[in-house]
Amino acid sequence: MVIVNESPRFDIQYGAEVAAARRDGRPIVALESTIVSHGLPRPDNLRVAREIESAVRGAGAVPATIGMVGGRLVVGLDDAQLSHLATADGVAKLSVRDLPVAAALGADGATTVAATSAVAAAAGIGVFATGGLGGVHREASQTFDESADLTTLARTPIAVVCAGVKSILDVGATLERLETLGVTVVGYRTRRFPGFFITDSGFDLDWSVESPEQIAAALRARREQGVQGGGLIVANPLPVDEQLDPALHDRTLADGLAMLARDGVTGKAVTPFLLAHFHSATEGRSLAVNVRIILRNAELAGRIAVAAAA
Ligand code: PSU
Ligand code: MN
Repeated sequence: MVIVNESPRFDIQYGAEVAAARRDGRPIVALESTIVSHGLPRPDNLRVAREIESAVRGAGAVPATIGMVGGRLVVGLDDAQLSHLATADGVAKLSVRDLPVAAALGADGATTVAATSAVAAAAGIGVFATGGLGGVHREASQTFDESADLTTLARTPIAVVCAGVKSILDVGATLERLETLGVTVVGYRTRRFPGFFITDSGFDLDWSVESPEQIAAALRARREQGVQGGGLIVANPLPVDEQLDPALHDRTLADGLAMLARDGVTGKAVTPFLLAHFHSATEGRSLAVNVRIILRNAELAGRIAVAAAA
């Protein structure tokens, strides 16, 4: 699927497989690297990063994991680059605003949903799989902490498959902001917004789509309608029998939020801090759930990319 996108323009190095797929018009799925470098604990992160790519391949598409190596944006990190970003110390967490400085300084960095979306769209990639989106943090009315994922999706033509946002965020406020920003949100076979570790966040959605083909049709309609910008969020919930035990979830969240306040953690450190807390406090159970979420999203994104390329 070719997306006409005049700006932004990035200086991109393509991995060999992605370069070939672009030439041949084969379906490609973008993948982010922040979940690998900052969202998942070592040493599982590298293994999971490879499994995510395999899940995309299994669906018939080519994975393009995006990150920055030595100041150069790479779309389709090779195995050595992926392993470097998964294991090296000092890998920056890069949102869109960080990209120019990181490029100028020759940094190594992992791209968030925001940065990955922007770079993928510039590369003509129309489908992106991740675990969960960033959003509006609790107490954002005092801290103003709202992820740039939201504002970037407002101006970036890409479909993002995710399991909603984590309950570490203010889910209702996040959905309201997505509405204001004009970001399309559909449930995949559900009218309830998923809560990442848990199947149902408790919030309703206006739209449910039943198949990758329907999502591809919505992407085509969006292009034909010609509305500028326009991210499309595909919210793909875990089946109920695979979710984190809701009682364990609520306890862990309450403790994590208290630790956040106690340790004075703020800004871009908040999301990685809470994720690490979940993974240690649940003795790996949240990690297993997190991995299932990402693999399922990668598979669905692959099927959407295949349908969109047909
Ligand atoms: N949600 C997750 N796991 C993650 C992230 C979000 O379940 O690893 C990452 C994504 O890369 C997302 C970023 O773009 O955190 C949001 O960070 P912030 O809240 O600082 O914008
Ligand atoms: Mn933030």
